[in-house]
Amino acid sequence: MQTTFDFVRLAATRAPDHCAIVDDRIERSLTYLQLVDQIEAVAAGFSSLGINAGDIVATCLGNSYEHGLALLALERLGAIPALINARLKSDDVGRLIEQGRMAGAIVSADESIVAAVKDVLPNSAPLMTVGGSVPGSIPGATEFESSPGPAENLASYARPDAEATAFIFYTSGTTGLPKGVEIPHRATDSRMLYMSTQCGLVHGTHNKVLGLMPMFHVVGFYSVLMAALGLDGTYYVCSDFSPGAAIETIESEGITLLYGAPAHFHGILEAPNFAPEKVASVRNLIYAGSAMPGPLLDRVDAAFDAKIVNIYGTTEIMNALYMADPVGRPLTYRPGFYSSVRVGRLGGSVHDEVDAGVDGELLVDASSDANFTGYLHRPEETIEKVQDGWYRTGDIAVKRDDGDYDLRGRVDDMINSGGENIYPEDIEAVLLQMDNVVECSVIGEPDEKWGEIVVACLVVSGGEPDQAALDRHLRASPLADYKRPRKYRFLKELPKNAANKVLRRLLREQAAEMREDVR
Ligand code: 01A
Ligand code: MG
Repeated sequence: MQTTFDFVRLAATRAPDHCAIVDDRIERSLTYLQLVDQIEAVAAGFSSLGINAGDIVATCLGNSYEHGLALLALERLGAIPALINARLKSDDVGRLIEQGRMAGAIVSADESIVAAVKDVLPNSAPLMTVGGSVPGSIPGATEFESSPGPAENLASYARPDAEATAFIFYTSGTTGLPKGVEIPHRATDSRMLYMSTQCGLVHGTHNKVLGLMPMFHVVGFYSVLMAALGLDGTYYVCSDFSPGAAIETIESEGITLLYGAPAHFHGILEAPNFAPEKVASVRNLIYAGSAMPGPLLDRVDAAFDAKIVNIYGTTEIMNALYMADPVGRPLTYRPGFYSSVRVGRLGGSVHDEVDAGVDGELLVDASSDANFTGYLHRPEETIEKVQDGWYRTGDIAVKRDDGDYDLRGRVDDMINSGGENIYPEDIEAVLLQMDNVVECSVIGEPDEKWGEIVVACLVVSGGEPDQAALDRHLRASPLADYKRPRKYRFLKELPKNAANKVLRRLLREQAAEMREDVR
């Protein structure tokens, strides 16, 4: 077993003077030796602020040089980073920190976030900001920039217990707050390994990786940041994804590996400055978070001269299936290097396997090293998702005669927009707060850029409301902006079953028919 700190420490023995990380906000970079020193200095500073081994410390940050350093320094110290999605609003961030009983936080210098976090942290718990101090300065918050301390004071590195929680990542649940996914130290190697076994990443200083994926999700952390640093490569921070700027970096730095969600590649291809010559250095192109719509994949294939791989996985189990050379193929996947999967009868037990050719739920053997250990303080939900050693993905799969698997959609009504999972219930609750919304149901509809977009189907009183007013209501609500409906449909009634439950499946079918009519 190697920890994330081990990976960096060992890379520093092989490639001490090679560039490990390059910032994109200000001109600075660190060699591997400098990175190890910096991690130790920041860890020493954290320690003097009172952060101890075993403490859960929240980060709520977009991609940044500081975010990478903070995560590695926390791990060096034996503390447990809990990486909160930086797109969440302050209410949710505060509640996650409170429910996770966290001992400190490192957040962006945003007044409402800092205030919400201050409110729930224990008195005198360290609270640090990245990107400046907070306007109106909240007492007790310090700037992350000032955290490095004398590394001599740092206790020597103690290798953690393999089963102890190393990181907490979040995944949305059907309703309410996202669930904290506890990932142990023993999972780190496996979570990076598929980058070599399935995605073609080979060890060496030639690797130049652009950090498109957010570090607060497992792909951006393990498969992009850590795979770059563990294999002696260079990680280029991408702090605010702008397709035009990404293209310039790819060209000027000679980026060799791009790992993104389909929406990243859509953005890059649509950018006015895009030209295939500018991205000719890219050898490995990987996408995950969702499948890529066929027309977009064809455009990516035509524009890039790279090996293309699609990775299917979840926060809990990491990579389960993959598809090499996805171009022109149906959604046909093969189990990954360390994955064992089966298809279980829908609604049945995990041991009730269905025959090849029959739709069922994709189940993944939860005994792989890559797997999570449970949801933070939510044991009932762990029991619901992991039964007799099998993890229920909630995705519908069919085993083919050749042993591969086709993916066919979801067991539930989850929407996947731009690689983020969104459940309808939370959005419906916010829409129902509006006086003139009588009934509503939220569904996903296919979209060229996002994979799916959120669509609200509403029954309203007193004439069709102004859509801008609906959008303002949602923006002002605690719901994260990316979950807002991108389209509204106004209906006379919603389709329901005998028990008066809205049938989202019928709404999706109606919406599909309406799109056909328009064509
Ligand atoms: O109207 P406005 O101003 O609010 O619109 C804003 C944002 O709200 C909106 N936006 C979105 C999304 C989204 N996902 N869906 C719908 N709307 N993201 C942002 O776009 C407007 C511009 O805002 P921005 O902050 O400038 O947006 P971008 O930076 O361009 O963000 C788009 C991205 C595609 C970059 C972003 O959504 C992203 O980073 N997506 C990737 C998420 C990801 O990492 N997914 C993987 C999760 S781990 C689970 C998993 O799938 C997996 C897979 C394999 C696990 C393990 C394995 Cl092995
Ligand atoms: Mg942006």
